[in-house]
Amino acid sequence: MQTQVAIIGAGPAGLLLGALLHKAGIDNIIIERQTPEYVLGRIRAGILEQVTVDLLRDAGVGSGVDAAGTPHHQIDLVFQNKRYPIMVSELTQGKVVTAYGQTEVTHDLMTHRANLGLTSFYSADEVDLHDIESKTPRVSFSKDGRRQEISCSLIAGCDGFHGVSRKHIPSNILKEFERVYPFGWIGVLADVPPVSPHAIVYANSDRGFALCSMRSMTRSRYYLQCPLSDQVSEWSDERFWDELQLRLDPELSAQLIMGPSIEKSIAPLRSYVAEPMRHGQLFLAGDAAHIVPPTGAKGLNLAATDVKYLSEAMIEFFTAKSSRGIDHYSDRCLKRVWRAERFSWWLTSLMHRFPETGEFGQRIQEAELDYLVHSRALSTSLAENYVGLPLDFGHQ
Ligand code: FAS
Ligand code: PHB
Repeated sequence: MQTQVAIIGAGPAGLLLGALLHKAGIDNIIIERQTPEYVLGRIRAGILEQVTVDLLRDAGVGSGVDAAGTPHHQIDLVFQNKRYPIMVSELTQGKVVTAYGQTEVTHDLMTHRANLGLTSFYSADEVDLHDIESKTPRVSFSKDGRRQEISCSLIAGCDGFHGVSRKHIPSNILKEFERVYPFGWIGVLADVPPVSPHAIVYANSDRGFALCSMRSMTRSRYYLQCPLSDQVSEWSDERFWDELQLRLDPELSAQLIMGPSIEKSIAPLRSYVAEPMRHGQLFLAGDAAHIVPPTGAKGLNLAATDVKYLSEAMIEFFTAKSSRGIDHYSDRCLKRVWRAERFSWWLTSLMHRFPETGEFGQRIQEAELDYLVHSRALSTSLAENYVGLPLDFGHQ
């Protein structure tokens, strides 16, 4: 088989890249390890920056988010049992974030690709990359017990943190930066009305962090900080709802509508960056290159901006016969990646209980939150990072 771009991974990064390349007339094949059902079964992100919504529209996949996405103009911060609004859109000259689940984004992209009849191999085993430093790299994989091979010009490694692509960057070239946090998040999805339909709520309590989000006006998404050693089986629905109420302010706690969980999972939190994001004809995008703690709602959005830069660079490579874009891809992405890493680390450090810093650490967090909610300058800093810094930030 022959194609222009082989894309490893059919998560949001791989599917969005495939859609943008196809729109520009660039042939691409996606190779995915799991089944479509498995990919759709992973409940993850829920907040889209405007640049991500615009990219979905640009790729011809905007109708879902336009019809069912919920714009958010505000986030609320809870600490010392009180809730404070951060008027995000006022502080950023009208910018908003949109609540629309990654599951729905992935489903929209999958449906779009299938309707176009583009080639995707799901349930692909033993995926491997070859000759990535040559002008004719290849991807091999097994499908239904038969070994197959794709010759291409460029390879996009969109295969997430545990994928195969990053491992093909030589260890003497790859630099990795990592911080693993001493706790995880237990997340619950439930078909109940969101407790706060007009604001995402972030709570710092001495019992730990809590987050109130949504997928629609009838489906809610909640998270609690929990010990890394916890198992989902230790968290009954009743225990989860009781603990969430203890971490919110009294008014919101009283408003909480509870119900049976339809999904419940625990995720570890880490900050991670791999540099460079390109080696030879291999280009990493999304979680294959970087991970952020979900506190800042940046993971999916960073993947989207990587794909924006990568699709532009690949289109320039094939249509203008210029390698300028692909040569600058890694540096261009990493500047934005590190800004999002910093913000996600900062908000995680501010909102979570760190046992090792004790009561003093809790008081310092509360003092910083007290300063933040009364300082237009620091509230604006939070708001402009939360909606996503402008793509040309720092070049003005
Ligand atoms: P993905 O991991 O989504 O997709 C990679 C794809 O590659 C997968 O389908 C995988 O099966 C496939 N793959 C892996 N190895 C392969 C191989 N060898 N061959 C072929 N295919 C292979 N972000 C937020 O903004 N908010 C959140 O609340 C949030 N929660 C998260 C919870 C969890 C448990 C995780 C893991 C991540 C969470 N994220 C969150 C981040 C998440 O949304 C990612 O940023 C997003 O999935 C990135 O998309 P991709 O880069 O496409 O990677
Ligand atoms: C979500 O809705 O899943 C979500 C919202 C905000 C975050 C993280 C996750 O910071």
